[in-house]
Amino acid sequence: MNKIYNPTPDTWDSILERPTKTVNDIEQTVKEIFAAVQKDGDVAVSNYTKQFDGVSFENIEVTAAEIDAAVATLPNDLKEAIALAKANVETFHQAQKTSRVSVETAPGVQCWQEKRPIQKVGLYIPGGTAPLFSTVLMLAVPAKIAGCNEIVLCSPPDKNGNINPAILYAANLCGVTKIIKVGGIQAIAGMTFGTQAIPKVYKIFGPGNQYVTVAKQLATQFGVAIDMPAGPSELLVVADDTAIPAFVASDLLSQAEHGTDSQVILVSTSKTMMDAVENEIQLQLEVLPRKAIAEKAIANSKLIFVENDAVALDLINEYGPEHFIVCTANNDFYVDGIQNAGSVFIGNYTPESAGDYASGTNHTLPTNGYAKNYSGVNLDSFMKSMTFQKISSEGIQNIGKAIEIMAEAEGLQAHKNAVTLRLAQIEKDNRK
Ligand code: HSO
Ligand code: ZN
Repeated sequence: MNKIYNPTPDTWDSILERPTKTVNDIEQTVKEIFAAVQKDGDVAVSNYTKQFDGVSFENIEVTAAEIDAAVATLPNDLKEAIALAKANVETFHQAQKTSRVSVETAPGVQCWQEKRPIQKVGLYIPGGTAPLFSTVLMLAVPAKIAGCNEIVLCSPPDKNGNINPAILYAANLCGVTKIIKVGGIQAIAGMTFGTQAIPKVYKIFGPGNQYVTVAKQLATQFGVAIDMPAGPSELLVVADDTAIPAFVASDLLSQAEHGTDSQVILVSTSKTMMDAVENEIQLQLEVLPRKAIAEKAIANSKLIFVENDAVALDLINEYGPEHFIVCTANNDFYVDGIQNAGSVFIGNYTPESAGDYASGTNHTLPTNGYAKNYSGVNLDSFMKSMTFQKISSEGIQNIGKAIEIMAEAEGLQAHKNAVTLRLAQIEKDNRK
């Protein structure tokens, strides 16, 4: 762990630097796979599944029988836990519904804004060492509430050609309309172009490794939207003497165990707290099953001592953490002043795990400093706003002159005519 004392603001950038990744070599592979899937559809998808996942099978769509089998293997307490988490995620995202905004901007000129669901969405759920079925809830629940009518989920098959049963269970429970056993670049390409088995979607959501991240970026060049640019998961905790070192350490480690590239930072106005957290981390790390992973992330972690809360807040806003835990005597100061963070966790009894699983907030959040300009996934991520207007003859008389003058000034005669003709008609009707 790197301990840093009172860094001057000119050094913050380098201290808070995220690991940069070179994507050039990946990009070529991604482009090739996209081209092959666009040209050969399912045949190409199957070839890549064989090559990368080491498995081949006829039907890549998960059947009802497979879902039933998965449901049967899950212990009841897990099903109950998922039900509780799902209910809270539903409650929080349901509450994000907004009603239409309607205003008469001038007499006879009615303008309104309404949201409509994105009709076809694709959810990517990675496989790997820790298959995160909780992410299924975070994506499928708001998609369903938004009213998306096609919700496609792609996840890589294991060596036996199966998707993790908890992923299948959650997907089925949340109303995913199609589950496809395809992972990696070929899954993103499949949802971008559509194949016989994989529906084409309008927006792709979900985490993934570097390949998936680059693939999602490439998908945008083919008119598909994505949730946000992805990067390794991050947590920044600000803690003073009112925090409990064991709790802080457990939070830092929960983020560290995600991956060796996870970013974990403690900012503190107390040197005693910093030392106590450091000790606790070592103790707790010893017995973690994912010690090897967490250890690497912790080795790159930073413990930063700063003079006071004001400096701490400036530094945190500069970093823009994905997750931000506040455990200080001045929590309100941080909560009011935080400008850049994906999700904020307040007080000793609010672990990041709560938001990862079950409190109701979404855990798909901006990393890599994107908290400065992106929101985490929320109900609006699955919708778009549309505007409507209805103008009466009175209305066009009220704003017509302004339109004519502006159109004339822009040199757009047809625009002007569209108003002039109508105003003339109204005048004619009035004379009758
Ligand atoms: N902390 C992760 C989400 C997650 N944690 C899923 C456990 N399961 C990224 O926000
Ligand atoms: Zn997590």
